[in-house]
Amino acid sequence: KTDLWFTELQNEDLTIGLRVAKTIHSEETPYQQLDVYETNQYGRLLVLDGCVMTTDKDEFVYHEMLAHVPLHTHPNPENVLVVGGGDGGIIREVVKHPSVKRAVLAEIDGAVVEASKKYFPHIASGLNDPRVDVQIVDGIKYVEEHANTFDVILVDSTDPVGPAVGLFSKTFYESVFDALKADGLFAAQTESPFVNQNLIRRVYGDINKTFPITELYLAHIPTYPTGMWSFTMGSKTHRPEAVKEVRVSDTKYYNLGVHHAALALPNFVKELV
Ligand code: AG3
Repeated sequence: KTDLWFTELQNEDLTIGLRVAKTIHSEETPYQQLDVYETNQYGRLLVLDGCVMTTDKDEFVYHEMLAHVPLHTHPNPENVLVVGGGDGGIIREVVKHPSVKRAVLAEIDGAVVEASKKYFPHIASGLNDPRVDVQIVDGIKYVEEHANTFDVILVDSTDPVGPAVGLFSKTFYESVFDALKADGLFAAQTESPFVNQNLIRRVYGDINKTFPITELYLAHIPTYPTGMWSFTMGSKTHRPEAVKEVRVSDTKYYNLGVHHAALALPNFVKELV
């Protein structure tokens, strides 16, 4: 075993550490530092600016939960947009839905897409689906330029620092609202209720001012700060509580029970919304 450890400084008082078996790749892209490591505990690890993006062994939780809770909430999602998510994990889940006719990935950093294709082929696999359109563009601009276009928008961003700050703003949620059709809905990853209470409160409030229906839901992601992760959905008409059946079969985390359980909030999280 090596004496090499990857450590994410999750905040100034908190870290996660994973022993590194091997450094696979390191580069400075025009937007961020990108590293790929082989770890003993979680398999391959993708890191952007020092933060865990995904690992082989727990990626399914995040990708399935950010994709399937909103996609099942919409009765017939045909046009889907993923903002960020250059590794392709969300797109892989989106194309499992037979109703989907077109899925656009709007990722600002082409280097993330390339690294994922090379080092995480099982995560990037959906990017080759003929319904998928990969655009290396600024997601904020893309959303602003596409009014009334999408049934579902999924925001798979990094933390609200650096390139992703704009994806956590009220102006962005307003343009997401406009980019959605009359019964559209969206969901975004919104960090940990144990360390990001102020962010969750603020984001929930901003989405709630923009959309008639706002819902927070949770999942367990061991390699993200604290392991307890939140997602926030904004919807024009459809409610996630109304979902009665699952339309995809090959999932490792998501099922009908998990869908509804994810919407049940512990009291300390309820206080944030
Ligand atoms: N999106 C990043 C979620 C935030 C993780 N934050 C952290 N480790 N501090 C993940 C991209 C996966 N497709």
